[in-house]
Amino acid sequence: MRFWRLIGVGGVGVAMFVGAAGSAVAQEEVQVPIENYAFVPKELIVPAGTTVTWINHDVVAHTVTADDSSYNSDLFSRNGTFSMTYDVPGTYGYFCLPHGSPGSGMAGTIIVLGPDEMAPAPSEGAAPPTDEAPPVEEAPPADQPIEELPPM
Ligand SMILES: [Cu+2]
Repeated sequence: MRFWRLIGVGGVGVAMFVGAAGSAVAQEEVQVPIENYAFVPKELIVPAGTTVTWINHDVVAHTVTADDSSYNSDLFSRNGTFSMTYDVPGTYGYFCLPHGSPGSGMAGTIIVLGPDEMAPAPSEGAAPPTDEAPPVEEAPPADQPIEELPPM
């Protein structure tokens, strides 16, 4: 009994730590290198409000062009960059004009998630700890029913 209560307290502590780390992961700038005629990674998931910056590491020029033509970087050469900020959750396909087309060849996808979608929302975190057990290492023996004693 006492053993399990201590385990429960430890679990809450771990869950709180993970939650804090998760919120720190949310970043506002992400870089997508262009290497060997490919966007790396091909599919990127970011929280809304993130600025994505592509950096061309190839010797040839590329573009970052939206599938729906809402934006187009024009050709940018080696070490050139292009940035886009994604404020609205959704899935945004893009491609390189000379080397790809929407969804094929040199193409990529930015998936923008809203705040609700980004939250990991673990079941343990949703339920607040109602048992405020103090971190006692040795519980008073008066609490414990004596179960080990065989009936005389
Ligand atoms: Cu290209």
